[in-house]
Amino acid sequence: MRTHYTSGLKDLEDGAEVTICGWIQDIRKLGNISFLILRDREGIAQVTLVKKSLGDEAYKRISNLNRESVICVSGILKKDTQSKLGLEVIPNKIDILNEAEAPLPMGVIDRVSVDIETRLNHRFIDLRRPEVLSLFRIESSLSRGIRETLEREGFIEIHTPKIIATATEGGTNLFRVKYFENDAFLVQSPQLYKQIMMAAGFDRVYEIAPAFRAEEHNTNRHLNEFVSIDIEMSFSTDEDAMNMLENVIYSSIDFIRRNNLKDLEILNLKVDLPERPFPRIKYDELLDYVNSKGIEMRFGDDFSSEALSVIGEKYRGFYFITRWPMEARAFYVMPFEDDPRYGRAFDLQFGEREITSGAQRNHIYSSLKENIKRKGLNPDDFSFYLEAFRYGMPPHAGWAIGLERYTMILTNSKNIREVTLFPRDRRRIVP
Ligand code: AMO
Repeated sequence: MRTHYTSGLKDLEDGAEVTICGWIQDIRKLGNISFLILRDREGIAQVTLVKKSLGDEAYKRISNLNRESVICVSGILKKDTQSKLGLEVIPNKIDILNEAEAPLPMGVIDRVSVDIETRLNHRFIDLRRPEVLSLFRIESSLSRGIRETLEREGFIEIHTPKIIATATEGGTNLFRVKYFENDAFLVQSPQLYKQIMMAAGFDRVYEIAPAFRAEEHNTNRHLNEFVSIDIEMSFSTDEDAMNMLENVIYSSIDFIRRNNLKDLEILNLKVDLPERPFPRIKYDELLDYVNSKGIEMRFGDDFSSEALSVIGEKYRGFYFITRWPMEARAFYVMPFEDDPRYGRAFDLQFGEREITSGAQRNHIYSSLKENIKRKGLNPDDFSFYLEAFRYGMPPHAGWAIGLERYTMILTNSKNIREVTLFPRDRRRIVP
């Protein structure tokens, strides 16, 4: 239907014939002439309606259309104009494709601030706002940058089941679903399956897919459905996995710096390339630091949000927390040989925020099984997983990035819902 996006008009010659399509953002009527602002995904353009040339009937009909109605405008581009935008389209034909009702549930460009609940209730309108679209363009580029890096590094994309019979990371936070006569669960992570793929000899795999967690509390950084970017790599240690993560983070930031200039400008963001290697800080060191700041925390505890905010004041950029106590991590973590109280697990942080967890995995059947028991779980429930460790399992490591968390930190968003199209939280499953 269209010949150009509005953003493409500036590259054309004066007098070019064009057809642009989009939403009526605004109409300013001045008697026999009206200025219509048409918005499409790429920007806005002025369409100048002249009563004399359109005819009374058409002029009246078009200049009285409700805001956000959808039209296509065919006409002549004029570049030498007094229009603020530096160009205008003089129409000779306007197709009204869809009339919007009035009043709108919320405004698109109005300066009045709308609360997040209203925005999410009418998300499709909220998403028409350029600065909201820019967040999702950045999110799209981040996953593309990550995907391209992983492809370059020889990873094979896989798709593992999202309906499962056993809990992945222990019993909590599970969504139960009816599966014919039986109960099943939604996956919290592709963890067990991506590890099985190492026994399958795929060597390096990745998956970008939803993960489901029944988080009890509504917070600014938890969703009940999020996009998990998972990798698993064979013949690799925790150190190899951290290096790969650094590489992926660096190149995905480089990717948005090259491909999202306009979005960064719309959002008024400056995103710097991080320095590599990222600092690696041991759990014990941070435990001491947190205690020295008067926050009570014992060996084996996870860092509370209070503890992380104190740590985040000291370490503002990317850094790893390494050498975790085994009791703080899942059963599949490989313990250190020199001191098995600690495991080869890591988190990648950005200031106070966690964006990735990972580890070298325990690939030794007997000790893995012991660890499952030590966590109070029943190895029989994991027999499909454990079997993969009995007939030739290479050492392996991997991690998972939360896509929304990652987008959130790079775009400086205060609420994870900002970077989630249709968030699922404790209170919301619609729209
Ligand atoms: P973890 O449970 O830390 O690790 O999850 C990995 C990353 O996923 C993101 N994330 C979330 N994002 C939004 N809402 C949530 N409720 C939520 N929960 C987690 C975070 C987190 O860092 N199997 C391991 C990964 C591995 O070892 O490979 C795992 O799932 O960014």
